[in-house]
Amino acid sequence: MVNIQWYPGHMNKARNQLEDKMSLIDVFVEVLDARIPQSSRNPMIEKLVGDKPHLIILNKADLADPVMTKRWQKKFTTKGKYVMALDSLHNTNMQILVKMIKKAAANKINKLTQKGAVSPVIRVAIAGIPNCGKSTIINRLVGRNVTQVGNKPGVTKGQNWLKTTENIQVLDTPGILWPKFEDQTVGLKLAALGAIKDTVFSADDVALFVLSKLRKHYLNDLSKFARTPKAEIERINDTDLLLALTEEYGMRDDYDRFSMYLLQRLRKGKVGRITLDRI
Ligand SMILES: Nc1nc2c(ncn2[C@@H]2O[C@H](COP(=O)(O)OP(=O)(O)OP(=O)(O)O)[C@@H](O)[C@H]2O)c(=O)[nH]1
Ligand SMILES: [Mg+2]
Repeated sequence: MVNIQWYPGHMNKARNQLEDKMSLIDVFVEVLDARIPQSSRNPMIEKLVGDKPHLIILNKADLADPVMTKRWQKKFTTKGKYVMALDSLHNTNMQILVKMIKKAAANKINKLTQKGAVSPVIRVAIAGIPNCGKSTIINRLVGRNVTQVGNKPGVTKGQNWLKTTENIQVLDTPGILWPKFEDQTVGLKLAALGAIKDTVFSADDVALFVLSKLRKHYLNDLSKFARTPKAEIERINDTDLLLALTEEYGMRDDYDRFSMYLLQRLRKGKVGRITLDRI
């Protein structure tokens, strides 16, 4: 299996900057990609959060398999953790999230109120892997576009404090990965869903992995996308399927181009509501 890694210097810097800010943070919001709730969990974050209130958002829930999202939500809801699924692209009303943040910060708010604060301000860090929707969530919380978003990893370059109308200050942070993926499929899943820069891997390696996953768990969606009956797909191997699809989509033998096209369709949800981390 191919080995994909992406941990450039700026990510290490971003991680260190986040660590330096932790003493200021009241609630830590970890944004996951709902299609890979396990593989998008940065193992460095748990240590960073320590015993601070920890809110986990399964974002891009509109693109994920709803049955799987429910299961992951249940799994992550443990003592001291708040969990919610979110579609921050189409959902402009963030009242549920605001409520959740205030619930997680209840102790802090009480303390500040007892000290005489009339409208206590709480500080929230929003962190997660590249391209999972951190800045989109912040723009929704603030109510207008105060931070840049983009359909590629590495859009946010530095940390940024932003004010919302709800007495919540949010820290936007650059996407952070970690130095070594524990298992190679993690790198493939992150690459498939756009958390890793496209120039770091070969699209066909990732496309072959995606086809194997679709075949196993989403054969109906794959059959529709391939415009090919299920039985026929089941008869051929992944490499032959990739070549057949390249031709079917009019790209002759340019399977690299088709591989990238497949990934783009997958990321946009055009293949179906696909969750790659199974539970
Ligand atoms: N379908 C869907 N798309 C989303 C959602 N949230 C964000 N996006 C899209 O995902 C892409 C990345 O969003 P950003 O907010 O820039 O992501 P980020 O986590 O800040 O990314 P970096 O700053 O690069 O780490 C954009 O194209 C958004 O429109 C969501 O809930 N559903
Ligand atoms: Mg961003």
